[in-house]
Amino acid sequence: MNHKLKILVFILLLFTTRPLHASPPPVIADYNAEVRGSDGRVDIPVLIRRLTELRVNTYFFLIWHRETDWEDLKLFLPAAQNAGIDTWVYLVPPTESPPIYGTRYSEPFRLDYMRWAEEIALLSLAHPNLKAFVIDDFWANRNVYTPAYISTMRQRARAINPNMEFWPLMYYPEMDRAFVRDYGNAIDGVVAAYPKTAQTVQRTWQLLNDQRDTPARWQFSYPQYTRSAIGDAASLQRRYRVQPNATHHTLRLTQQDSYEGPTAGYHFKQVLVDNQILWEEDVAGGEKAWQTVEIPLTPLVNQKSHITLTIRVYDRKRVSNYPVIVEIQEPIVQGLVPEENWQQTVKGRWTVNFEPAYQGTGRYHIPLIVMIAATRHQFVKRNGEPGTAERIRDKVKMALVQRRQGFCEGVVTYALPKAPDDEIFKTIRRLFLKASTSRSADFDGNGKIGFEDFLLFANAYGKIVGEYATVFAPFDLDLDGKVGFGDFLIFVRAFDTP
Ligand SMILES: [Ca+2]
Ligand SMILES: [Ca+2]
Ligand SMILES: [Ca+2]
Repeated sequence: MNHKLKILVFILLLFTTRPLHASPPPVIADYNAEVRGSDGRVDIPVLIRRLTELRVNTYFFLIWHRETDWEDLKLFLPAAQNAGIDTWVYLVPPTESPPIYGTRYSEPFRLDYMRWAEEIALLSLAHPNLKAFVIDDFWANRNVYTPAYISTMRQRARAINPNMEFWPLMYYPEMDRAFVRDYGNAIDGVVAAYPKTAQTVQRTWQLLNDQRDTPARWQFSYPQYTRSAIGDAASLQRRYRVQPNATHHTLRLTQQDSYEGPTAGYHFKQVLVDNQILWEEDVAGGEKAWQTVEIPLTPLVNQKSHITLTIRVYDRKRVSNYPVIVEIQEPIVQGLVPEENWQQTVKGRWTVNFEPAYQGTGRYHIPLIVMIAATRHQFVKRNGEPGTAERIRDKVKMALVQRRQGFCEGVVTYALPKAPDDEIFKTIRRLFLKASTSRSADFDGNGKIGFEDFLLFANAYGKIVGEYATVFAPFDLDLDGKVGFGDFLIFVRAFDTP
C-alpha cells in the first residue's frame, strides 16, 4: 500500500458498511445489426448466441428491415427469455418511413403508434422480458409526437401493462430545458446518441436530473424543413457611446449552438461593429457547450464617439432543412456605455426569444441510456475520426465508466457487427467480458460494500490488469487496465452513496 492509499484508508474507516441499494441493474444492450438466414428471416439461435457471447442483458429489436420483423420478434422473445435477455422494441418515425423516406415502414402497424403501444403491451403480457419500446429520431418528428400524443400513447400501453416503458431516441444537442419541461412526464427515460465525451454524458445527466443551472440567454432559432433566403438573419443591436480614455475596448461573448454536424457554409454567428464583421463562426461542428470569446474592438472604435454593435446569426447560403438554435448570453463590454436597450430584429423565418435563468433543484429524474456508434461507418460519421475497433472500444468504455459513476442507467451499442471474427465484435466482446467481472465494488459478493471489500481492493492496488478478465480485473472499475486511483474514486463513491 502506498502512502496516499494509507491516508485514504483512514478516511474510509470513517464510513460504515453500506448495504447495496436496490436500484435496477444497468442496461447493457446492443441494438440492430440482426443476424439473418438465407431466407431473410432473423436467425434467432445465432443472434441469441452472439448476444450471449457479448454478455449484454438487453437487445433493442428493430422492426423495420423486413415485413416479417414483427413475427420474428414473437419468435425471438421466448428464446431471449431463456437466455436472460430483455427486449426493447425499436420503431422508426415518419421521417424514416414513406412518403418522407424510402419504401419501408415499421410493419405491420406503420405510423399508427397508438396501435403499436397497445400491441407491444399485449405481447409483453405473454413475454415479461419485453420491457419497453423506443422510437427513433424522436425530436425531428415532434410535430407528430406532441407531448399530448406521447402521453396518450404511453397511457394506452400502460392500460394493458402498467410496467411498459416508452423511451425516445434523442441526440444530445436536442435535449434542453424545453424538452424536459414538455416531455419529462410523458416518457420513462431517454436513449441518447452519440456522446462526444464523458462531459457530454455528465452535462446531460445534470439536465435530466434537474441539477443544471442555465443562465439567462437569447435563443435564435431556425425551424426544420424551412427554406431560407441569402441574408436571412436574427439580430440583436445596441448603440453605445465610446469611452475614449478606457484602457480596453472589448466584447466578451458567451454562446453555444445546437448543431454539431459537418454541413458548413450556411448559418453563421457574427459580431459586427457598424456593419463591419469583427468575428464570425460557422454553426457547423463543435459541441453544444458554452464557449466564451473575447473580441478586441480596437482599432474599429478609435476616432468614433458612438458605435452600433450587432450580434446575429446570418444565412450565407439558402437552407431547406437546417434547424438550429443559437444561444447567446448577455455580452460583457468594456470601454463602451450603452445608450439604449438591445433591439431585436429578424429577417425570414428566424425567431428570437429571451429565456430567463433557471436554477436546478433536483426536482425530477429522467433515466438515460447512452448509445455508442459501433459500426465503422457510423463512428466516422458521428465522431469525425476513424472507426477503428480501438476507438469504438474506448467510446463504449467511456460510457460504461460513466454508468459506474452514476451518470447514466445503461449503455447500448449501435449496430455492432455480429460476425464472430469481426475485429469490432471481438474487441467489444472482450470489453463487455471484462466489464462483467468488475460490475460492482462489492468484491466479496456479500451484498454490502464494506471494509472487507476495501481490504481486497487495497491488496489489488497498483496491479496491472491488462485488457482481459484476469484475476485482478474485478477491481479495475474504470476499465483502464490497472487497479489505481481512478478505481478508488469509484469505490469511494459506491461506498458513500447508499
Ligand atoms: Ca456547432
Ligand atoms: Ca462486500
Ligand atoms: Ca483502473
